Amino acid sequence: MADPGVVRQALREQRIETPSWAYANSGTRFKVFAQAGVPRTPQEKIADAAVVHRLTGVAPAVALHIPWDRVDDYAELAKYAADQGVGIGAINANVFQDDDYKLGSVTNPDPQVRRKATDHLLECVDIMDATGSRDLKLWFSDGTNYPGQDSIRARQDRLAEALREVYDRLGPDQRMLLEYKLFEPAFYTTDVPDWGTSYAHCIELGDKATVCIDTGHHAPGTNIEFIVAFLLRARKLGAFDFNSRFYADDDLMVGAADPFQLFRIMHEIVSADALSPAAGIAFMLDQCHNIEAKIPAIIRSVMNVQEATAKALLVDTDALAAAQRSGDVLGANEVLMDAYSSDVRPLLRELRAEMDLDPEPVAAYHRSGYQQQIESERVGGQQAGWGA
Ligand code: PSV
Ligand code: MN
Repeated sequence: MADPGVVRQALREQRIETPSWAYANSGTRFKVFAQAGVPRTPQEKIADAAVVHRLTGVAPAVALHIPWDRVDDYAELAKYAADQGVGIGAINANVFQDDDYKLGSVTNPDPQVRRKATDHLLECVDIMDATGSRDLKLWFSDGTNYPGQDSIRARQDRLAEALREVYDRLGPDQRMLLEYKLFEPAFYTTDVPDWGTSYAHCIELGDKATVCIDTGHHAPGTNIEFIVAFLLRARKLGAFDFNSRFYADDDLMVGAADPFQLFRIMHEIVSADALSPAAGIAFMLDQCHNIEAKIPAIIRSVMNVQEATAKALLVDTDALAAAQRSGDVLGANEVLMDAYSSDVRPLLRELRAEMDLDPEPVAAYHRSGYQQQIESERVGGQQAGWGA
């Protein structure tokens, strides 16, 4: 049996980072539905993230996206966050929304565009210096739509060159997280389409470069926990962008589409002893709440990760190892399914009470009056949105 004290301690120490853009308006290419009370500034996004942390106790960092969260004084922004009780998480670069990037950013055939994109990545490292952020998260929309459009190989060379320049600029405690995505917006080739490509570039770069797994960025049916296990073994897993999907990059709440997959992922994390912050893996959300209320959805997402983690921590590792050693296929599977089938909600309620939190964070949010407050206060100005 898993030691209950160890399980509680691990859950208490768990850290989940929330993304500034999930608090803003978002939508599909068909429609963005605005919601009342949505933040208009990076500060208001941070204030919302701080509420999520106050109610869950495990979400003490908020990731920024530049230029969506551009401010004049980043040190001031970090101080504002600290005053609210949260820190600045990953700095996400954005080299996918300028007209110049139609044919790519760091892999663009035009050296001037490549320079502009690389300069933006370097600017993000400056922002890390100013905010105390540890992680630079890179996702490139770069790719091609038609066979023959550009040289696949040359684009890899250009990518490697830009990554090298940015990697060499990182401070001793800073890291680069290289995210991959199968397709979209490019539909024929994508320059970092899969974990293998990201892994190969990270190996070439060095210890400070690791892979970021966005759970929505795979072909249907991909065994994500295998990728997790492989990268953990290779010490090249740096972060997750958690979300869930039914079809492609749906960016729905993590654990909503496939809670069993999330459990299997967390089982690999727990069995590699990679859950605690000391292991250096950033557990981030990367979601868009297009039709549901945003702050409760983010709280719900944090709770979904906690529930999957608690189940993974309940796996009877001795019984599992014994069953695996003796070739007891059904027995081993049963040990895992026993843990998955446990109702961990009472345990998490108790844990929250021990942490002086309300056992039911979503209900506590609804009772808090915060939603009414932001809806009445945040009038006028321009609501923040995915892409603004
Ligand atoms: C791309 O689809 C992505 O997953 C990257 O992490 C971006 O930075 C993020 O979404 C923007 O929403
Ligand atoms: Mn992502």
